[in-house]
Parts: sequence; C-alpha cells; structure tokens
Amino acid sequence: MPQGDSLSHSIHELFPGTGDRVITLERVQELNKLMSYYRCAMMEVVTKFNVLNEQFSLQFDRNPITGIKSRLKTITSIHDKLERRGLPFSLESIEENLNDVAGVRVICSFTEDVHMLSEALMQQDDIQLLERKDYIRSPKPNGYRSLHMIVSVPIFLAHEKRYMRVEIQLRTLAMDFWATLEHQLRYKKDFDFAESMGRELSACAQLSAELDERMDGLRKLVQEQIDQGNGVPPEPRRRWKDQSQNLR
Ligand code: 0O2
Repeated sequence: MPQGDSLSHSIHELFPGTGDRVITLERVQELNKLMSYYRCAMMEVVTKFNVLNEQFSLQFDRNPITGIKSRLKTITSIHDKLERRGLPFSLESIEENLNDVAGVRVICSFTEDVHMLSEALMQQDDIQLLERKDYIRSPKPNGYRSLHMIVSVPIFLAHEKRYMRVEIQLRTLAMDFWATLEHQLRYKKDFDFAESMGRELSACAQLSAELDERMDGLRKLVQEQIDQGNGVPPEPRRRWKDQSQNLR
C-alpha cells in the first residue's frame, strides 16, 4: 500500500464513520485542536459550578449540587449529526452548527436549586447565554424534564481568548433518574417502543415530578424551622481522617 493510502487508512480507523472523505494529517491536527478548545470550555463551566457549590455550601450549610458530569461528543457522532442535517463536516461547520460538542450535566438536590444555579451562572459577566429551554416548566410530551442552556464561554489560551459553546443541562436527581432510564430503554437497538410503554414512561415522569414537588415542600418546611430558630445546631463535621482515628 502506498504511504499516503496507509496514512489515510489509519486516520479513517482513528475516526470511524467519517466515510470516504479525504482526511489529511493537518486536518486531524486542526480537529484535535478544536476538540481540546471544547474540552477547556467544558472544564471552565465545570469549575464555575464547583465554585458556586462551594460558596453556597459555606453560606447555607448544604450542597445544591449532588454531581456534575461532562462529556465531549465523539468525532463519529459529530460527523453523523452533521450528515443527518445535510451539513458539511468541517471545522467551521462544527463551530457554526453544533451547540452540544461540549456538554455539562449538573445534578441538583432540589428543583429550586436548578433555577438558582442557572441564574447565578448567568450573572457572571464573562458568560453569554445563547439559548435557554426550560423543560421543567414545560416538559416534553414524553415527560422529559431538565433545564437546558447553550452558553458561550471564554477560554484563555497562550496568545488568544476564544469563545466556545457549551451545552448545560441542569436537573434534579429525580429528573436524572427518569432521563437515564428512559434513555437506556428507548435507545435499545432493534426494539420498537410500544405506545403503551410510552404512556407508562410518561406516568413515571409524572411520579418523579411529584416526588420533586414533595421534597421541595419538605425542604421549605425545614428552612422555615431553621429560620424560626428551631434547628438543632449541627455537630461539627468530622473529616474522614478523624473517623479513621476513632476506628483504631
Ligand atoms: P446525548 O447523548 O445526551 O448528547 P440538538 O441538541 O440540536 O440535537 P434539540 O432537540 O434542540 O436538538 O436539543 P434538546 O431538546 O435541547 O435536547 C438535547 C439533549 O437533551 C439530548 O442530547 C439529551 O441529552 C437530552 N434530551 C432531550 N430530550 C430527551 C428525552 O426525551 N429523553 C432523554 N433521556 N434525554 C433527552 P442527545 O444528543 O439526544 O444525546
């Protein structure tokens, strides 16, 4: 096999699903660079949420965030999404047409935390909101609930400041439980999802919404008690180190 062919072959192996388009080494390097910019933007957003969580936990003695997940779309999935939309697979096209190459999912304790965190994030003056979809106030017909935001966030490189788009999904534990299982069930291959199963899933979404409402109600009651001075002062928090000493 001539050298050029073998290079092109191995690059296609590296990025399966990119069809028979010619991919040069230079293009691969540019693509890697773009993906690393998205990774940096994702890290910026994750840090912003970690800082908010830290500050909130100091101020109110509880964590509004129970977990943060982040992911970069794979090259194959970027390629497929552009192809489905009839758009070219190029660096410009990726940046112009895709909002979800970098994704951050923030799992919150309570529904109120979702809205509080999204507002706190948007108050930061380096971040721009490009799109906001509130599937909590207006759930999708199948029952899916989450708050989605597309933001543009600056990353500071050695000689350049660059704005990158990041998709943020904020949801409660109950919303995440439903969405994760729904995704697993719905995306099983070679399986036709019956209408009755769709109705059952939607009923489960309703249950999870009720669970959130009741937990929000409990949280408000606890807060009222604390505000009235009926709270028992919390025991000083022990660190893992202290507890292991007790075990000895
Ligand atoms: P993955 O693997 O999570 O990335 P677009 O973002 O342009 O493709 P749209 O419809 O404008 O399209 O986006 P939308 O409604 O903001 O939803 C995009 C993402 O939200 C999805 O990404 C899912 O992560 C999540 N989502 C939306 N609807 C549902 C749903 O009904 N069930 C579940 N479980 N998740 C949902 P991807 O690309 O589908 O997947």
